[in-house]
Amino acid sequence: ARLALAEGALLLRGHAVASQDRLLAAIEQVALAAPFRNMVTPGGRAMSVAMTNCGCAGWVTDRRGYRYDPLDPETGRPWPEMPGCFADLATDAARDAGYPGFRPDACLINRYAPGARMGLHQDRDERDLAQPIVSVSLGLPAMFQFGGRRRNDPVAKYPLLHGDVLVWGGPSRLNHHGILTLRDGVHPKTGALRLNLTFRHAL
Ligand code: MD3
Ligand code: FE
Repeated sequence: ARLALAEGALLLRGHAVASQDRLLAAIEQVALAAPFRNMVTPGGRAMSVAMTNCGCAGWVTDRRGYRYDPLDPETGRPWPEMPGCFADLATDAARDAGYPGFRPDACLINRYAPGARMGLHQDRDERDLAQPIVSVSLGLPAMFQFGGRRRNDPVAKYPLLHGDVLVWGGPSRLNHHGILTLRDGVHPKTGALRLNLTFRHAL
């Protein structure tokens, strides 16, 4: 099933279920080389969401700010290569949503334990904002907040479920969004976790 959340924003319910086992195994492999960590915001607070990356560049934050870095600051090594099943899924979903030829060079992996949240924000650290973003939800359900271009625009809420894929482009690319505090629960594939893959063309 597909649902248009806004102009340019498409929710593909369950689109990643078919590749769940490959995706979860690939996340484990990435995390062996680049462990999940709670990064610090420029304001000095540790994020409740644990993160790692794969691909040519990774999204990082520290006291100096937000940026894309070709090296993992924790290990000094390049981020792990983007697994083939990641790139295929992102390219596929983007094509379905009307963005043919999307080739992500960065994948941020967000790991939520119960109690973790991501406040309302915009994604604007990428060089070319005409490129869409593809996001994949796995594991525990989360409540997604989706606002407008301005911080004070009204916010809608949608549950994001295991296997859901979202594609954001065009007019919705700069919309505010966030994830409400994850509730307790257990998922057969991930245990007490939600995992989110966010694919971007960053460089
Ligand atoms: C709407 N992650 O990593 S994915 C992020 O589920 C992020 O972990 C959330 O926001 C998560 O930056 C939400 C959904 C999402 C991703 C990118 C967007 C929604 C978006 C970009 C523009 C508008
Ligand atoms: Fe975001």
